[in-house]
Amino acid sequence: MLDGCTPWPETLAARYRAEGYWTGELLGRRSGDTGLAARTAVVTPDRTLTYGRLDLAADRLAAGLGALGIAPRDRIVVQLPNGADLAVVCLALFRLGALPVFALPAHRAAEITHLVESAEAVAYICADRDLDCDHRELARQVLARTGSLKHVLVAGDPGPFTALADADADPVGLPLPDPEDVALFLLSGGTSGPPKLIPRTHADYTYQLRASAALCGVGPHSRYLCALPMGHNFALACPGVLGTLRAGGTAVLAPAPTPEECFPLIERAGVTVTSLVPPLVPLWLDAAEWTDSDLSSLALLQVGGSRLDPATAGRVADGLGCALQQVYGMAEGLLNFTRPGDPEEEVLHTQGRPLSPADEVRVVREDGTDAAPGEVGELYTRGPYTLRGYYRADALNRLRFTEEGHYRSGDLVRRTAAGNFEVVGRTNDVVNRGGEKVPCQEVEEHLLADPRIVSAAVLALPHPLMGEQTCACVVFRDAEAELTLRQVQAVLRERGAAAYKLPDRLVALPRMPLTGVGKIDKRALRDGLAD
Ligand code: OOB
Repeated sequence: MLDGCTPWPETLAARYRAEGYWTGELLGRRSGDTGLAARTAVVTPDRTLTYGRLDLAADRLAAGLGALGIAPRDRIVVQLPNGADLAVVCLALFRLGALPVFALPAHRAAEITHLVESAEAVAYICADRDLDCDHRELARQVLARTGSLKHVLVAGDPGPFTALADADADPVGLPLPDPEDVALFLLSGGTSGPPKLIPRTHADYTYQLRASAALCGVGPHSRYLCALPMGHNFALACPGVLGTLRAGGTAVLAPAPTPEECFPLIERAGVTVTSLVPPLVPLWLDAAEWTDSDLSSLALLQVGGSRLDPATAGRVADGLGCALQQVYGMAEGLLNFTRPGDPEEEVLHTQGRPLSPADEVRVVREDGTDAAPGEVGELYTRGPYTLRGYYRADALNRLRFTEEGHYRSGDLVRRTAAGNFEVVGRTNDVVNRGGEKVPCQEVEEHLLADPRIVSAAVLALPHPLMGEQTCACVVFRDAEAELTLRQVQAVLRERGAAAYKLPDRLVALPRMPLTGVGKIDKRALRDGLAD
């Protein structure tokens, strides 16, 4: 395995091979199905690519990048908006054996510098401009601060750099990567601290694709809408774009997750399945009441990334005319899904159960012993697609992994009688109010139960006497719905919350700051409040 990565112990690796979890399959390979070439692989608002065209474009780019000197195992930071270029780059890097590090479109110079440094990346592949950002200017700043970059490849107008379109050469035979070696790097999703690099191998990731496509019924006739950033594990591989392409289906790539962009694409491409983070679901539900677009092809909506409130979950079936699936996953590996056919109660209230029979999940008390059924504890996990260590992070790895190789997720969960997990919070997402622990998520759930509140985030503010105070940041439905701190406290009191859980401070916001993938960004909120 690539230096700086932690391999699975041979006994487990042998078991994963013997039991068929790990095969020799490589990411980004052609299926060998000759009928596939004429079928539609990728749809974007302005382009359609058949499998034949996608394949050829990926082979030509792989050869072009190789001719530039990019070699197997080189790390390449990739930051492109959802679109055909990103799909082609992804397959080309897999075929070349170069290792994409998937940045999010929202990342800026600080994050890209951090990624280039921690990966010692030799190339940065970006758009000319995207959202409010000129990436050529961003690349200039990153080049000035880092030492490893040899190439900046720009989709569109390259400015002083190389055009991605010029990395083009006649396809050449390329050596095959080792299936048990790293194929790509994902970023850890925690909203505190800079992201860590997560190595994922061909064997572990192809297993994840196969198993999640099977669980979700994704096959040749599926059309998956990628609304979230494609470089995020959820949209990439649960089963996402890669799982859909592997199954011979069509990946429909939306430039933004808004109903305005996505609804017309759903109608035009006959989208059958998509995935969203919870803050987008009410937006989609409201827009669906008025839309002219025909959404009737949509059969499954996956929701994950943060906690979905049960009231919103309950609106999905009627509001969008499709089934809901909750997905509780992590870039580090473990995926949990509610299953088609699960009782409604479990689908609305739980975040599902592990994808694989080989996932070894423990729910652990603070003293390290196993929690009883129904008791809250921290989720630990190991298995055939869960990392054994972050890239080049020995000190952190000693904290985040047990001696037996379980990843300590930091998530507080409870297992229901049916075997599904409910995510109830984070081990560190607690306000310590003079010794009284206020679980942020619990207070958020109380707030969200009030129809006047559309979004809520609870966090700790420093306080001279108490150590910490509870601050509720709230987006009200409209000006008429605005409440005072006293009224908000009354809402919690009426719901039977303990007095110490009532917020001490209230901040009304026009909208929530969101992370690159659309989760509430508590760090940005905290920084904003500190100012
Ligand atoms: C997904 O991955 P990441 O790596 O961005 O974030 C992982 C963390 C989890 O440890 C958990 O704290 C939280 O996000 N999370 C959820 C959740 N899904 C993820 N918390 C509550 N309910 C859920 N359904 O976010 C991710 C990766 C693959 C599929 C889906 C989500």
